[in-house]
Parts: sequence; C-alpha cells; structure tokens
Amino acid sequence: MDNCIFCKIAAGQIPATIVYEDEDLIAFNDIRPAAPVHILIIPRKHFDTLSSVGVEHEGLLGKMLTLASQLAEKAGCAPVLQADGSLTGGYKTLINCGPDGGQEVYHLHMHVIGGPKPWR
Ligand code: DGP
Repeated sequence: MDNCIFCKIAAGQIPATIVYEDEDLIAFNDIRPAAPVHILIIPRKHFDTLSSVGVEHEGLLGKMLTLASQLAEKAGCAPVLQADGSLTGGYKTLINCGPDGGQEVYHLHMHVIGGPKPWR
C-alpha cells in the first residue's frame, strides 16, 4: 500500500533490522524498543488493523503467534523452567488496534517484548 511504512520495510524500500522473513511474514526490530527484545511481526499483505482481518486469515494470525514464540526463544527470552520448578524469563505479545488501542502504524503488527527486567 502506498505510504505505508511497514509495506515499504517489507518491500526493502526502507531499512530495518530483519530477524525473520518468509512468504507470508516479516519480523524486524522495533525502532523504539521498550525492552531489550522488541520485535515486530507483520504480514506481507497489508491489513490496516486487527479488525480488518477476516476469518479466512485466521491461519495467518496463528502463524504470527507461533512465530512470536519461536523468535522469543531465539532471542533468549522464552520462559525457562528452573530446577526448583519456578519459571524465569518471559515476554509478552501485543497487538494495538485503532486510536483508542494505541495503534500508531496502520499496518497490522504484533509486538514481541521481553528480556531482562526492568521494562514497561
Ligand atoms: P503501534 O503503537 O502498535 O502502532 O506500534 C508501532 C511501532 O512501530 C512503534 O513501537 C515504533 C515502531 N516503528 C515505527 N516506525 C518504524 C520504522 O520505521 N521502523 C521500525 N523498525 N519500527 C518502527
């Protein structure tokens, strides 16, 4: 889509630190990281918001979540089971939707935010 910054990143027209790409998805580091690990996962296909996605794309949404887990693991922030049974590490996924949801860039994207605390 014209004038969409994330479409331009997907097309290689704007630089980004790309950590994963395939025929459907691209993942790159957020330019304004909120934590030591802050990755954005986007579909190559342009959707303005999460609410623009229909049931026919539920496979794509599932793929985004699965990739979030894989990238968190690769980035070293997946939860780790300790010998005493407790968990350390971890991350969160986030999709902001619309102005009241805090969305700034109108190309569907999932944040993967984690790493050693403190972070917001
Ligand atoms: P959201 O509020 O969910 O729309 O978050 C948009 C995120 O996109 C925000 O954390 C900053 C990031 N961002 C905006 N412009 C760029 C850019 O040109 N490159 C990269 N890598 N990230 C960007």
